[in-house]
Amino acid sequence: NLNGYRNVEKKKVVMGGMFPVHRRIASANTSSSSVPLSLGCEGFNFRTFRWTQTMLFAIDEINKRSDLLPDTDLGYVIYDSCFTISKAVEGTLTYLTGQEEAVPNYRCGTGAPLAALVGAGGSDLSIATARILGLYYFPQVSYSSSCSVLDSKFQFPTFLRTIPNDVYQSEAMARLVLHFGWSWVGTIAADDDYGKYGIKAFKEQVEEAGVCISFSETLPKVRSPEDIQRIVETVVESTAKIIVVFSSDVDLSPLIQELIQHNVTNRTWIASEAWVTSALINQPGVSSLLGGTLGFGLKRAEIPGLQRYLLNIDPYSNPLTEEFWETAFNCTLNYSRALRMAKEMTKAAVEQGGNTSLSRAVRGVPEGLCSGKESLEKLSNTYSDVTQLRITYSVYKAVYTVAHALHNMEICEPGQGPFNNNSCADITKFEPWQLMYYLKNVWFQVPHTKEPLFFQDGDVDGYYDIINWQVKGDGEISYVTIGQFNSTAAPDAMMTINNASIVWNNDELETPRSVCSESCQPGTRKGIRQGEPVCCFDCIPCADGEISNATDARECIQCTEDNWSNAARDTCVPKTIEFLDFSEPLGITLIVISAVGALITLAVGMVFLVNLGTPLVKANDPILSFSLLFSLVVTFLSSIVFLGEPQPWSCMTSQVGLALGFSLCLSSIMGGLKSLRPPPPLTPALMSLPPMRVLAAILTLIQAVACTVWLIILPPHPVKNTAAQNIKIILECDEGSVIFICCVFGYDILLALLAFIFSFMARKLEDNFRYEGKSLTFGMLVFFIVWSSFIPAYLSTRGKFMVAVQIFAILASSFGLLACIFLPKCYVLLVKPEFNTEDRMRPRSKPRDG
Ligand code: TCR
Repeated sequence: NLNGYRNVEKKKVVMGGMFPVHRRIASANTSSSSVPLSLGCEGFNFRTFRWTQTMLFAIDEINKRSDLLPDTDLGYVIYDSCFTISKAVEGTLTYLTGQEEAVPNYRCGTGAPLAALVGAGGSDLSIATARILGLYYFPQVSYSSSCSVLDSKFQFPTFLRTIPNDVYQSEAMARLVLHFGWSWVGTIAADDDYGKYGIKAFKEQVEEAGVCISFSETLPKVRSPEDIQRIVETVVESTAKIIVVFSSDVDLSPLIQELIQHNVTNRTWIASEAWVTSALINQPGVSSLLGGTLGFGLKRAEIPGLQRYLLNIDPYSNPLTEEFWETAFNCTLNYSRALRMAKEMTKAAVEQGGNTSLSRAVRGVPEGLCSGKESLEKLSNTYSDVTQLRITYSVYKAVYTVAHALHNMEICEPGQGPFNNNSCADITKFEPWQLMYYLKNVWFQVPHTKEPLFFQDGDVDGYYDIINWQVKGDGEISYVTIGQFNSTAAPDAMMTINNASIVWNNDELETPRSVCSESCQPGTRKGIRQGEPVCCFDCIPCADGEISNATDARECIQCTEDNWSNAARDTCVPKTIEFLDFSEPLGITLIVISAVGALITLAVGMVFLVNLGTPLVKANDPILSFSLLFSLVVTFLSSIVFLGEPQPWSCMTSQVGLALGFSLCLSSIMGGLKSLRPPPPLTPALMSLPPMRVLAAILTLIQAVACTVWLIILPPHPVKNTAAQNIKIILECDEGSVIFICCVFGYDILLALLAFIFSFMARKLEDNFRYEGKSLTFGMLVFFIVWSSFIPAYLSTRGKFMVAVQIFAILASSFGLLACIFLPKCYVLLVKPEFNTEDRMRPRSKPRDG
């Protein structure tokens, strides 16, 4: 009944439009005993109604223009898809068959050919409608169906859109997450194609770059408080501070309401295009939850005249405008309906026993009746808010696209057309595929913005504004564009972000961090946690001798043999080289002691030399005494060779010198024992040995031969010992052959044992000088005590102190022998020379009687 044409003589074409003006269909009547009716819709959406009106505005603009479609008038037919697939399918079928439309769909201009269908809203709806329209090759131009599956020309041959494909948005989101170095994000997706495919592409891209997904939740399509509750719990419990939401505002808003109830803060939300500027989400009180949100918005435009058109809406023009008016002003336009409502209210009031003040309303103008003259301007409503014309602009472009395609068809010169035999299509009765041809090849500049529009495989270029939700002083949120994403730019120039102008959640200026585990510093390595994503790990310190010098190292590196890890475990440092040096205090002390020992021995030798003719010296074989003294000098001096950095010669001389010194020393003692007078009666074995000098010489010679063989075959040599202590390299002498050293020193021990046994047996004997036997026994005892205590001490020390212990043992045993054997003699020689007479020397048969 509404005339959409200005000039009746003009040709007519009808354009279809489908918008999700309502949010859902009314709950179904489950009884199957009556004829099922097409369900009504509920939840009027002002935003999508603005889109609807924009289509009408654009058609109006085109019809007024003389340069575009000059001879044709556009009519329209609008369907409400109610955000529901079944409604969208119903609308499409009605549109194609031209059957009587169900309220509230309305049509303008019957009988004219149908041009393209603009819309269907969400991707899931468009997928459904595009399948049906595709069957008839009927073109569809969508303004908000961005899902990537719709780019398949095989499945959807006649689908075109003025909104960028979501692959760009997913890529932009992934780049955004990587740009800020977030490696631990949660995702929430709507339970439709838009959410599922969008978040899938996002996840694939970020996971490839090493980002981990903390949680992935799906928003329910139909109201489900339990599901919402579960998602809230996940969000609250997760340590991810970044939450990416791919959903339309309608599906997201219940979750946002619930999160506000739970006082969730300190999260940064990444918004997909469908809710980034939605007034349904951006409601009072969301600032603590959603302040700092980053999101992607379509290209924004100013459309002059649109706001006036929107405000000038005639409430009575069709069922949708009526409902809009009634919802916006919360009143009714219908007199009888208002009357009925007022009556009911009065009745209720009377029943409750109240007074009848309401009954007045029944008599006059019923309360709740709108005049139709209410002021839309005063009502600040999303419907008339033209500050964020993004999808609206997309609708505008879609309408113009169809108009330009029709225009190109209209101006086709007969004989130069694109079809068979260069024919043209007749705009009064064309086939859908003919319009499809013109749509595919359309190229025009969008009015007011001058943006060029053309399709590449039915898609347009990916361009998004990056929008930041900044909380103003009064708690209101403003959308600030802080960057752009442009899919046509070079890969590294696609995204431009002005980091400095971002205000994060809680008015922070610092970029939030979102990692599951902080990265591992040098000196530690990543230790995986069983069953958790790779971004969650423990940092395990490297073991001794191992290092890691990079952050987030997977393995520690073993240092080479000569190196060791430092305390921080981040570099290998050379091991400290250790040996007992001459110059250090301990070394100096040892040198002094052994030098003193050698000097004393020499002094004793001098005393003996001076008193060579005296009975005391003569009592023993003086040669043996001197060889004993010489052997002691040798042992004292060989101890010095143990000091300093081991050299091949020092290793050889120290060991061999010691072994030879001892064997000479012990052989001399053995020889000396033989001179005891009277000879020990119980030792015929001893007496049967060769003369004492010869004996001593033979015993020493055996050792000398053994040592020579040792030196020739497997000589002791210096080695670096890296195994004994981790942080040090110990320079020491290796014996060369264990067997040899055992033999050589075993021989010394054997000599020592024999010397001890014989001296022990002789200790009670009268001798030339009374104490000879006792002092020898005592000297040997000292020798044994020193060397047997040496073994545990030697085994329990490490490094250079082993050498010190060794030297101490040598010095102590030498000093012991020196003191026990020569001190009493020297005492007599120096202090009591009067005792040094032949008389005194004579053995006394019964000492105790004397
Ligand atoms: N594409 C979505 C639906 C959608 C939408 C919106 C819905 C987009 N933008 C804004 C409401 C408001 C983008 C889809 O399903 O493809």
